Amino acid sequence: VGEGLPATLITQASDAHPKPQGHKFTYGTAGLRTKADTLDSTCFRVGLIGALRSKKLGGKTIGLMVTASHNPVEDNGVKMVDPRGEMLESSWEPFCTAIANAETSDELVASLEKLVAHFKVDLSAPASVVVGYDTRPSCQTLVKAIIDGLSAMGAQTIDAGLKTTPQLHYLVKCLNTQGTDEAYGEPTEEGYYKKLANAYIKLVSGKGESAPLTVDCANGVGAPALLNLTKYIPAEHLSVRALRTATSSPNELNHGCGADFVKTNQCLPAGYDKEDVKAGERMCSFDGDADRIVFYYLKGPAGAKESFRLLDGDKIASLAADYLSELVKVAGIDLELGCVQTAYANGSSTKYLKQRVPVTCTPTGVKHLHHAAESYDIGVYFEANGHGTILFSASAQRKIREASPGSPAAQGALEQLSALVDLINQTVGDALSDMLLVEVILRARQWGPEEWDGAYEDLPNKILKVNVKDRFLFKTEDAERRLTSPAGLQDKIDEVVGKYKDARSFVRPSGTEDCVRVYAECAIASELTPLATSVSKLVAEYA
Ligand code: G16
Repeated sequence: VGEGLPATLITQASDAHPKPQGHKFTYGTAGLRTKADTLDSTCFRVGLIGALRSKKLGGKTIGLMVTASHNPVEDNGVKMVDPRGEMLESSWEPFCTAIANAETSDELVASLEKLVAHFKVDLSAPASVVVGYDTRPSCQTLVKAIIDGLSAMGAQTIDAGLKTTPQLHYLVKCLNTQGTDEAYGEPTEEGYYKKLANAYIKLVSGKGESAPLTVDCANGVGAPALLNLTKYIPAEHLSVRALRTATSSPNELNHGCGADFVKTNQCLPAGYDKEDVKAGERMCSFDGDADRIVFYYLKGPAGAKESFRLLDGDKIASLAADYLSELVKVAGIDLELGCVQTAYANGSSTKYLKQRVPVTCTPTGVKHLHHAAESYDIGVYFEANGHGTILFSASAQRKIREASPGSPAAQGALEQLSALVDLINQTVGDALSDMLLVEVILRARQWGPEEWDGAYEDLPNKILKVNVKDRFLFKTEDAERRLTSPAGLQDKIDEVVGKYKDARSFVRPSGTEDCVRVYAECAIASELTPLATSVSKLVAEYA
C-alpha cells in the first residue's frame, strides 16, 4: 500500500516493445490472438498484467501460455491462466484489451493505473508467473517480450519451456496447491505424466490388451508430449501409432491435419489414404497445443467419403456422461451429474443428453463452459470441436473418498471414480487426458468405435467461415444462438431456417480468427448446403 507502479521502468522497457500504431487488439475467446508479427507489444503488456494479477491474488502463481492453438503457424497469442488452473477471471478482460491498445508509454501507464485502482491491487505484494509455449517459431521472441514485462514489474518468473496448454494449466494448479490438503500433483512435466499414467494403468489393468490407436498430433507440441506419456504406460495398456509429428517443419502445424481440420471438414487428415488406415480402427486428432481431441473411424472402405464417421466432443460427452452416471449409481452415492454444451452441439446430442441428465448451454469458449460445469457435483463439459473435460466438485471428491461401499460392485465403482478424478485434467480440456479417458471407457465396455457411435445419429451439419470487413458488427444473445446486430439479420435467418426440416442455424463472430462463423444443421442431408450457403450469403449482405 502506498507503493506506485514502477512507471519509469515500465516506460523504458515499453520503448523496446512499441505498439504497431493504430492496430486494434481484442481479448477474445481464448485470450489475445492474432498475427504473430504484430504481437510483441501485446506480449510485453501481458507480462505486466500477469504480474499485477498475481499481486492482486497475494502472490499466487499465474500462468501465461504462448500459443495460437488451432490457428495457422503465422498466428500466435497468449492464454492467461488463473491460480486454480482455470482461464483468467473475465472481469479483467476489458482491461487487457485497453492495455494492449494503449498507443503510447504514457497511455500504457495510465491504463495500468486504472486496472490497479479498479481492482485495488496491492503493488507491494509479491508476484509469480509461470510461462509456457508451443512449437511455433514466433514463440521465442514473444516469450522474451513477456519476460521483459514481468521483469519491469519485478515478478518472479518460472520458465516452463515447451508445454502443451493443459500441461501449463496443470503446473499452475500444482504450484498453487503444493503442500496443502488440495495438492493437485507434482509441479513438473514428469509429475503430469506420472499422475495420468498411474491412474490410467489402475483403470485398465486386467481389461485385456489394447488395440492400436492412430493419433494425428497436428505436427504440434502434442507429438513430443504423447511420446513422453507413452514412456510411462506399458505398450500392452496403450498402443499408439503417432502420425503428423513433424514439429521441426513449422509450416506443417495444423496443416491438413489436427482436430479443427478434421472436425470442420469432416474427413480424415490429408494423406491418410496412404497411411494404411483400416475400417473399424480408432483414430483421433489433437490440435496445435493439445487441448482438443476428436475421434473418428472408417465404417467402410478407405477412400469413400461416406465411410468417415466423426466422434467429436459431443460424442465424447455422451460417452463420458453415460459411463460416469452408471458408476455413480453402482457406487450408491448421491451426486448430480450435468453436461454443458454450446450452440455448436449437434441437436441430436443435446436431445440424447437431455433425456438422461441436466444440460446447460453457454457461449463458446472453455472459460464459459468451465464455470457452468462447476455448478454440478460432476460437470461434464465439451465443445463439439473436442475441447472439454470433467469437473468433480470438492464435495463430490470427498463423497467418493469417504463412501462405505455396500457391495463388491460398489467398491469397484468407487475405485474407478477415484482413479478417474486423477486421470481427468480438471483444469482445462486436455487431449492426452481425454484420449486416455475414452480408452478407459471403451475398454471397460469392450466397445469399438462403432458401438460408441451407436448412441445417436448426428444431424447433418456444417460450419462455414465468412470473411467480413468488421466482425465486431455482429453481436449475439441467448448463448450466441441469436443475433442482436446487424439489425434485421436475425429475422432473415429465421425466415431461411423455417424453410428446412428440423433446421437450426446461427451466426457469431469468431474470437480467435478474423471471420464470422455460420453453423447450420438440418434433418435432410441434401438440404444442408443450400441452408448454410443461404445464411452465409445473408451475412455477407449485412456485413
Ligand atoms: C479456442 C477456445 C475454444 C473455442 C475455439 C474457437 O480454442 O479455447 O473454446 O471453441 O477457440 O473459438 P472461436 O469460434 O471464437 O474462434 P483453441 O483450441 O483455438 O484455443
